Amino acid sequence: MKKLGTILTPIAAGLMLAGTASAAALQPVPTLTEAEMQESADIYFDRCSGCHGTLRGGATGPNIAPAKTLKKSLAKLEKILWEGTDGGMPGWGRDGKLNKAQTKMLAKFVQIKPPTPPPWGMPEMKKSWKLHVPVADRPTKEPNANWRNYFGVIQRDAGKVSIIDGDTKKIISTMDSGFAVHILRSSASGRYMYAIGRDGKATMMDLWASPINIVAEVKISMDARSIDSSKFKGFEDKYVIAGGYWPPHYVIMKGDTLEPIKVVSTIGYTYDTQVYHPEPRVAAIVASHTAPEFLLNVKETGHVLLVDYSNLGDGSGSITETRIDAERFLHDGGWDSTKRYFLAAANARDTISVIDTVERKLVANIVTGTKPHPGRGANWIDPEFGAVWATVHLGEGLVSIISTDTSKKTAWTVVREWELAGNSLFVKTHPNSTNVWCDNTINKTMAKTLTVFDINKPNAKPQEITFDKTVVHMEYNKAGDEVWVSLWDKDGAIVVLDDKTRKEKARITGLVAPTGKFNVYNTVHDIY
Ligand code: DHE
Repeated sequence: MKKLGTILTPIAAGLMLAGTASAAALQPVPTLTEAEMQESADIYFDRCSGCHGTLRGGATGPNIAPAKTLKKSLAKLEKILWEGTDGGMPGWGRDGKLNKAQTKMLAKFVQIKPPTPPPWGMPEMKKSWKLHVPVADRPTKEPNANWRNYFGVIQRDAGKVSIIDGDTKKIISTMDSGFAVHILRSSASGRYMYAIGRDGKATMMDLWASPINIVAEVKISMDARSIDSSKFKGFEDKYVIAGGYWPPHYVIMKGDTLEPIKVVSTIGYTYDTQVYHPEPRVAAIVASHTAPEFLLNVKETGHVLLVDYSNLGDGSGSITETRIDAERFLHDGGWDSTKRYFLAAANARDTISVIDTVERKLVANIVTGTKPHPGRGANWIDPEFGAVWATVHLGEGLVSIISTDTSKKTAWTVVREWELAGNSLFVKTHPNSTNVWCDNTINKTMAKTLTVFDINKPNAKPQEITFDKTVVHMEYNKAGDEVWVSLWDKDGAIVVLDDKTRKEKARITGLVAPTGKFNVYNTVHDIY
């Protein structure tokens, strides 16, 4: 695995060691040996860049460029790195992820000018592209099993993805997918499952193959979090898109081979202050069911891009981009139940931005709570307000419920708020369920507890279910009568809960740090 930190140019490394002249008036710029710089850059990439940015301009986490960090003593920075903050930063030392020496080194590193990694363009991507199984050599018949109820499960720290049969609960295949896979998405037919890793590697799994295997892979960037596949009629399984954190760009690939055919930069200006930003990262991507386009959250500039692929052809055609001013810093998001409206979290402004894909405009910016983080959110019918969508928050224990029923005056306002035990990452329900499940993963004391609300008793006290390990991310089976949750630990497991009784009905063990899991049918149809 080649990490971001290992590809520093000599010029960048020289700059890093020298520090910055403008910072000299603050704390003195510390020094690190070349080996320490390399190790620090690797740790920074693994632990910090996702929230603070490669160039440290801030997004989910604050700006930690030298102009800011040199105002703090090394002792203060070490304390933050060791203990974390109430704002949601993990205590890397306290949690056993960094030792004392690494903490000291990293405190110095963040006071030194950040390295600028080199670009990663089409020639590099093409070179990294591997077609393991050509289309002609793949099965032409679907398997007998109920493969639409398969789950893709990420084993993050093992660099693996497992496919688990949702009916039998048996692990049917485990594949090496690369460093810290972040999410999985399904092709429109459901046959292919795509993974994207923090190292920018996209992989493609064929669920019809026996054994299920990786049929293609390509490194689209050095650092990435999002991937999706074209879903509009006539374009099913035709294109895959992945978004880069570094370089800040998106890449469109052929859906059956992952051959990269188009790369487009997102570098530009913030939507409001119109200030140049060198690192506008691509966060969530969703595929429209009603138009030939992808929707992309461009985090730092606050734009939602509607990327129309209908004239792209084999890559020799072009894409058309509609750029909608939304809010900053855009992170995750999902569809409302009609799949006309895209709701995106702008976590620096405590806002959910709503994009209308028919009128192609921003409909509302709704202030919810501290750092909304919906995952893709959850849709249900509230007994009083009709169709609603909900988000949880990184910065406080709060579920904000937004009306999506455009026939009502309350549309695009927060119609209910539920108090949660802790800061949360994900919320989930299913059209066949009357439960809404929330984790409390990033709360220091409640991380092992799930909170379950009853849709039909919205004012009733929720049930709390506590496990023996940190619990993260929920996903329903195809029928909507089971909820799968991850016990996020080196010796981790998937716990399958009966949605009606809320009791454990199966446990799939032997999984290393399972995080996200994605049911084929629900992912194809964006059911959440
Ligand atoms: Fe995620 C979704 C980015 C930390 C597990 N995460 C997303 C998405 C983005 C993102 C942009 C939306 C993708 C989409 O829908 O197209 N996540 C980031 C980060 O930048 C951040 C804050 C820090 C980092 O360095 O990665 C981060 N995420 C985490 C975690 O610590 C989690 C819990 C475990 C992990 O993998 O490191 C985690 N993120 C997930 C999961 C989803 C996700 C499981 C998909 C949720 C879904 O149901 O769609």
